[in-house]
Amino acid sequence: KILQNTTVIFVLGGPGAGKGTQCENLVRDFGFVHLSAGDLLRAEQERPGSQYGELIKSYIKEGKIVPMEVTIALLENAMLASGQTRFLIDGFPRKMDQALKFEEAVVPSAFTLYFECPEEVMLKRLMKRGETSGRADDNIESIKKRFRTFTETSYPVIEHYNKSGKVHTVSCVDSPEVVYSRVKAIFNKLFN
Ligand code: UP5
Ligand code: MG
Repeated sequence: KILQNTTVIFVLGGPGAGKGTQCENLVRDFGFVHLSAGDLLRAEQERPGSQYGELIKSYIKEGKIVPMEVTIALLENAMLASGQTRFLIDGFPRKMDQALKFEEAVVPSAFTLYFECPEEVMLKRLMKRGETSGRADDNIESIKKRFRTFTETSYPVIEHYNKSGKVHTVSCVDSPEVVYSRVKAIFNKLFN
């Protein structure tokens, strides 16, 4: 059940790099649908009657990657339900087998937008956000685990696409506005 005439851009980067923040800008200016895999998992965790609630909760707290069957089903359902054709898939795929499975079963990605950010910058952002976010993984223990999972398991996905020249890398150290000016330059070229 491959989706026809669909553009998918993977938006990847470490925890707290600014994926969600920049996706909102792209939705406003380029009319993409933004699907954060993490947001979809958190919503599923809260959904009464979900058989995955406890599993998702424990995986997120431990910074581990939820089995891809769950995440791909949530993404696919959200894509279909939107009735739209242009998607920013934020925070997915986080593991090589997820990338291959999604591209085979749903739709191949057009390219990957990679937000590059040093850990100390991401740490500062996440600790700050943790003061108010209520996210179960915005604490130092979980953040360290998330960093480790990103480096060991998720970064190889970016390297994989980089080998075939399918990655646009954007540095994320500056203000959200400056980062977005870089992102916008890329999208202006590709989407008029
Ligand atoms: N901020 C943003 N940009 C800034 C800037 N340029 N300057 C200063 N501050 C900036 O930003 C993070 C914070 O920094 C915010 O307070 C923001 O205002 C500020 P945000 O845009 O939220 O960054 P983002 O990269 O989206 O960070 P997020 O925490 O969402 O990234 P994660 O990848 O860690 O979280 P996600 O929700 O994607 O996943 C959470 C967990 O879900 C995973 O650890 C995993 O357990 C599970 N998961 C899966 O198992 N499978 C999946 O496919 C996806 C998730
Ligand atoms: Mg996010």
